[in-house]
Amino acid sequence: MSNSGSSASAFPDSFVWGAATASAQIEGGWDEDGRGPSIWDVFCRREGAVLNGDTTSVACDFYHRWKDDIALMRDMGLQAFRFSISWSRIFPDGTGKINQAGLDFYSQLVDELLANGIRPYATLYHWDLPQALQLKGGWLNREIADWFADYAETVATCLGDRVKDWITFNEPQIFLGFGYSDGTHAPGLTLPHEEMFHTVHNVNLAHGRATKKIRSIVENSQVGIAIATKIGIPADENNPEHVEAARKATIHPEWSEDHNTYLNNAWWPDPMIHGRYPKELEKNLPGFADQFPASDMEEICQPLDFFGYNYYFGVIVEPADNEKGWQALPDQPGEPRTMIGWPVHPSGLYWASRFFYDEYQLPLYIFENGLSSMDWVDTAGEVKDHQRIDFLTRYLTQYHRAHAEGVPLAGYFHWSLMDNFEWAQGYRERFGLIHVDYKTLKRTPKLSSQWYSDVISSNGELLSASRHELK
Ligand code: GBH
Repeated sequence: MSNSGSSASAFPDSFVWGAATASAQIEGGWDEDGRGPSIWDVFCRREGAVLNGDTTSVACDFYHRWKDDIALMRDMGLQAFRFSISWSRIFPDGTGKINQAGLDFYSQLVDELLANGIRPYATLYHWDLPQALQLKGGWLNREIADWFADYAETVATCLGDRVKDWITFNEPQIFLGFGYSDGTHAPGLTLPHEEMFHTVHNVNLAHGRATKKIRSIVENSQVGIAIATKIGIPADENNPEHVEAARKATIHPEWSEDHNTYLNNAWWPDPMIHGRYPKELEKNLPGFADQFPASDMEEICQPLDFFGYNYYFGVIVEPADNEKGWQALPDQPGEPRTMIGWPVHPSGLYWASRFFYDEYQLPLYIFENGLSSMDWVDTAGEVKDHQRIDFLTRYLTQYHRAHAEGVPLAGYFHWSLMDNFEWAQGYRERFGLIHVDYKTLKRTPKLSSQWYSDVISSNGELLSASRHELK
């Protein structure tokens, strides 16, 4: 198989194939070598907060097993590894004194990745806020924009000679919507919209200030975000009105009384990229944005190199005669669902790529995509996860469709490299290409990791060899 992008069925030559993880979900070593606690370390000790009372204390023990795990990545032929940095490993108190052992951990990790030919993609914030900062108000406190910028500066200064690809935030929709509004994620707050929009704004400001620092410190940096997504998928894709309804559902904020307000895709990228809040903010909280200095928006809106998004499933929509112009179709009886209960919607990857590129005009990365499936080690000692292979074949085929139509795609990261701590779901869900036995911490690469390795080495051409008509 050739590795050339010139073939119609391959991805672009420069396309990057990787897998993603996050510090709190894999590292463990929660109180080792000077690390301070994060809001998730605290939250998972609260009764009833996390399924089974599972904790972040050991997780996959990546903190000790990273060398062996990098060897598995190399065997899989991974070109890139997306990991996140634990803020409280670097600053146990969130600000002030640096914990050198924390920086050393990530520095060695990066060296080992590069020695194995794997490009590091660093996420600065994947939800594990230092608990010390939560005690000062966390994302409600405007000072957090500076705390975050200082943290970004410290990490970029240490790793920036080797790490070029930076993601400021992973899914503000979720860590604010679920953490500060709905209360099912750490720190478990249920704030009203008037307070919530301070957290929205503070994340945006923190992003802007951190981006400016990274760009000034790291030579040839590539900086962007990874947003969560609520994607509208046209019920009838041959009908242009359905397509426009789906576009509206994807791009325009919907206002509701609860945390669903924060699932919208626009609250963060609109200010970051367009330099303005969606008009729904003024409509629903009149005068809210006027309380901030006008210079905030200039700080928030920094040049970005890519638009990254995570996609698992979407909402099937059709046009409707209501204010927003669309409505969601009800679930279909017996439709395919993954272990966590999410439906299977491959074409959302195509539509999301088109809608986001039309709107933001930046090269796209999928920073997360995958499924939790019913995986266990069988009597032969193998994990035969055929459903993961089928799921990914369908999703990647739709992603390729966007490339074939000229949408610039920069890369794809599978969620996740290995089974890990699935937040409030504890260890029940298995999203990995590699199986983890949490008793022994033994790793078993699943069948899908061999398959993914072939996808990577053929730059995606393997996908078109599938015998089924995929939709
Ligand atoms: C991600 O969250 C996290 O970044 C990651 O840490 C986590 O382990 C992984 O996914 C798996 O859960 O179409 O309106 O119904 C994903 C959270 C789930 C948010 C799907 C958006 C669909 C919204 N996302 N959800 S909607």
